[in-house]
Amino acid sequence: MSKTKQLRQLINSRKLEFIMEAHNGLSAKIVEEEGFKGIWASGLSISAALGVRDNNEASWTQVVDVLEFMSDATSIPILLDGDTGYGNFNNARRLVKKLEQRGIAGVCIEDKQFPKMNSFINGQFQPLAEIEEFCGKIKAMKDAQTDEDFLVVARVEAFITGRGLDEALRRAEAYRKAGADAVLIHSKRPDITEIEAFMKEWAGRLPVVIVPTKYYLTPTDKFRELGISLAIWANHNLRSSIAAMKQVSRSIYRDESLAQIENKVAPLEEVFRLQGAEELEAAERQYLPAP
Ligand code: SPV
Ligand code: MG
Repeated sequence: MSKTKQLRQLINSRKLEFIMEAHNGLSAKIVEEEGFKGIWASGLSISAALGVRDNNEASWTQVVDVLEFMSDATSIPILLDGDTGYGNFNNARRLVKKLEQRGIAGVCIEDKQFPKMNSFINGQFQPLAEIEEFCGKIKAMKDAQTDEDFLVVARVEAFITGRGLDEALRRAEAYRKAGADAVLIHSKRPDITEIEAFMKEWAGRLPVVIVPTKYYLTPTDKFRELGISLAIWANHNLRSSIAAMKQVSRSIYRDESLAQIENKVAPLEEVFRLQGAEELEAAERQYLPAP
């Protein structure tokens, strides 16, 4: 089944599904091997892994280049965190074309302004996009896709910027009418109250996606109870790698030796396996002249 069809099935399935963050080919492969059915190509994580801020400092073509490695390394669908679409409707529709060419199954765009800023940094001061302008962007993206299953998710930042339920609902409904396939409702509260209020009024008009980074103590069954379609574990491979790399670098620097860490890191054989070294050996036997 095509990756776009897989992602569409995930979002339309009647049960709660999960996708996991990855930020390069290696982490994408690990997400697939551990059992996830889809990948969140996080803007925060990709930019952090590149050593820059989550403020569109990496150009969109640099992001697309990372995505190509992620897509090549995996057979499950990737949903790109496409920020604001990297410009106006025209930039966003060109993005859709390029994503389709690289085998990306869908993109999520948020109703803020370019250059965006991460929602968890002074979210209340971030300017939102005009509703009409954002709807035009959604329409242009839907018109640009050539694969009917390619997914456009509209992310509502009303709660992040301190606006209330009415504004969140007004925006989500406008984005639905503009042709979005799903809405992502974001919240930075440590509890699920905003999401719960939204879900009750929204009443299943379109599938709903959430990012429970800040309300991580909410039991997952609560998401099911509210009828949420897709939960994104948005940055935990990046954060776990930061913790692991700091620990190992610190230890090696301090000890001037590898003796203490050899058993704490992945064996080299595991690196080769993840890279698919065996396949190359078999191909060499097939295609190179016998020694
Ligand atoms: C990301 O992963 O980059 C996201 C989710 O956009 S959040 O960081 O929660 O805004
Ligand atoms: Mg992001």
